[in-house]
Amino acid sequence: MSNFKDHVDSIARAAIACGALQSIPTEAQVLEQGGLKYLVRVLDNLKRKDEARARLERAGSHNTNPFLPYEEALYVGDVGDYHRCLLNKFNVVKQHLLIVTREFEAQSDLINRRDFAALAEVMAQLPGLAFYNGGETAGASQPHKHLQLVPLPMQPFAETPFSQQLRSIRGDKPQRYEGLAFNHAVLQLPAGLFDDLSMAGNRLLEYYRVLREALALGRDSPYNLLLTPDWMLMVPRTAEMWQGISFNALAFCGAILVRDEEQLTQLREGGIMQALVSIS
Ligand code: B4P
Repeated sequence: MSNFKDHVDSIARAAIACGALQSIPTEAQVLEQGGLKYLVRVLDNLKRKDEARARLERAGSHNTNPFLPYEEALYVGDVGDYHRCLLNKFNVVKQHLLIVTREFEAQSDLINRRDFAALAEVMAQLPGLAFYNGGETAGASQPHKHLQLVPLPMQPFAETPFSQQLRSIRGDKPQRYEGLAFNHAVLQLPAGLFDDLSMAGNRLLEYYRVLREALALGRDSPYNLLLTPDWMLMVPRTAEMWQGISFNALAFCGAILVRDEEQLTQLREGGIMQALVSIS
């Protein structure tokens, strides 16, 4: 793949044309609360996704794992010997990629060196924000292991809504950024980590373990992981929802997705940070 981004775009165009890629339209707005800015997207049409899912299930197979078998039209390419890169079928942002294991592995399993090596390979070609919903309580809806990657920047932000805070972290020891009140540990990734792909998987795994230790996460504790080429952030989860609103990993970089105006009002009134504190 000489130009990975062009390759992804051309697969996406073909997948839209044949109806395999079903983007979900949203209205995005910046909400400022307590000195922090959030990117809040309100879904226009989640019903369409629910209907598409129901159709797939009705179509008969008892197999409801969307990644095995995967939809041919969403296939971007193999990554190393153990993973595939797929387009996210129900994407909110363009070029939302999934890195899934070729054989079934559980989303509740720990992320391993092979997973991180595959992620590094894709991130080296399409730098962005990678995330992992570790368990149902952390927002995962699919039990087959999948890392996700969305491109940056999340406009109108220069990177992500909280990147100004997260990028100010110095050093590769787990820290807490005081301005972000939810439970977390974050560290700075060393420059050039993605330049040496033979080592990147090992090094990312080390940092992942260090963060897990810092938060004293048990083997089955739910958590969210987020990383860019500059930082890695981990958030333990105590609940999937706050007042009926689900949050996945992206919420912890300030990118919030709600289903309707009513949920938006709930967040305006209750406070987004209060919600994030209560689920972490
Ligand atoms: P999960 O880890 O299981 O869960 P998720 O990202 O929270 O997505 P979920 O499915 O719960 O979607 P939600 O309504 O919250 O990821 C599974 C992934 O597989 C999803 O990305 C899903 O779309 C994808 N998928 C399902 N069937 C597929 C198939 N046949 N082939 C390929 N991929 C398939 O949110 C709706 C969408 O918005 C999701 O794509 C989600 O990732 C995205 N999203 C959530 N918060 C966002 C935010 N703040 N900004 C932008 N996008 C956001």
